[in-house]
Amino acid sequence: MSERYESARELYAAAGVDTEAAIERLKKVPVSLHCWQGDDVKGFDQDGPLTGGIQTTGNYPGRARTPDELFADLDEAMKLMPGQKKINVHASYAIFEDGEFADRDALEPKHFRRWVEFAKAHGAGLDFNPTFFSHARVKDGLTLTSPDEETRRFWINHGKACIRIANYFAQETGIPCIMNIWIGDGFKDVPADRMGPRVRYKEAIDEILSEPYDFTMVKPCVESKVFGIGVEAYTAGSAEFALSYAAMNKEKCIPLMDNGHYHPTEMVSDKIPALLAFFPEIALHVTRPVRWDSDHVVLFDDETREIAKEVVRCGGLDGRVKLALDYFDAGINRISAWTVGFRNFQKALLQALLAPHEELKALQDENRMTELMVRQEELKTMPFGDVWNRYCEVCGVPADGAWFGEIERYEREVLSTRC
Ligand code: RNT
Ligand code: ZN
Repeated sequence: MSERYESARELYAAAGVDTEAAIERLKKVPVSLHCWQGDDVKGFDQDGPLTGGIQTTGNYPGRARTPDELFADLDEAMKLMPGQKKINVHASYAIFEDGEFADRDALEPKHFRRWVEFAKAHGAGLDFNPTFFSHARVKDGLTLTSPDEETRRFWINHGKACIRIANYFAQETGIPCIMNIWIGDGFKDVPADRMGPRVRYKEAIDEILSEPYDFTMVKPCVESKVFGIGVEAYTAGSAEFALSYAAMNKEKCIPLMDNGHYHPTEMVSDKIPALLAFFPEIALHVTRPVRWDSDHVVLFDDETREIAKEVVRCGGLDGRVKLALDYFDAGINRISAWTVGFRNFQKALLQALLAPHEELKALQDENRMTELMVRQEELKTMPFGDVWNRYCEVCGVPADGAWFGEIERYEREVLSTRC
């Protein structure tokens, strides 16, 4: 234990905060690491462009091109991240062996066997996502909302196949699997029918969720969105749609908020307690929108910290809030992107745990708002970095300032050979 940590611990104790308890608490909180930062959301089951209104920008060398490369890169990044992980897998990351292939509507658990092995080797749970984009069967930009019965049927069958795979993940790992439904369906320009696609979407989710699963182990979510690239005028799965669906189907699914999916002055941090007043469980995609849903690497910035604070003080760490990251930057070293974003969210959670929340709430309830402002502001300059470095030490990962050399070595020895 360093002298600096000893001193920080005393200072926090004087402010009513137990740093040891915070460290022990955070170690056990699972955060889901998205596999798709490693290869620019390409996946292994198709070779076309990224569609669905999302975009990766940049062409930094070294993208993972095969399952082996992606697993090696994930391994490398995970060595540098403190805390409990889950691995978040998209259906497009199915791994076909011995020349076999299955289309999205026919995916089976066996196509994800290696993901289960990887997760088990890391003592991690698995989350899952049907992939309703980057595929020839997306018709006119539509999947579950398509007016074409056959197209809709294909994607409903994909969703059902994904429930079976989520079941398999939960059974194999013994850890609940979050299965997130997100579609990019929408229109570039003013539609004539805004309700038809939404009714079809609703009925399609109903059908997908008619596939049997144990809701304590498989947690389907519906993720909303405000707009996508090329789909600026109308998105079927809007905020009101997704929230209403989840509210009306509480016994079988939960809402998911991605903080890139709202108007720029709307804050997901403020929405967390609003939803938790009604939903036993909610899910988050933590990202960084820069002027649009750009999915930049998560920073240790104000809104990330505010999100973490709400999760902590609303009791979200006890399983009520399912935490996942969702960003993809192709313009910088991807292993570093994974690592920085994951570490930053861990930092935000740790800092949120290092506050005397009960005392601060009491100040609010007693209307001592002047004092509350002073206390909250002074917390910001507490010696947080020393507690963070201690947390890294306890988790057996490098402290700040001690891991970038490893990224450079891996880039030199591994990534640079991929051209
Ligand atoms: C898209 C959604 C969605 C995707 C991933 C790849 O805007 O945020 O969650 O980013 O499924
Ligand atoms: Zn998302």
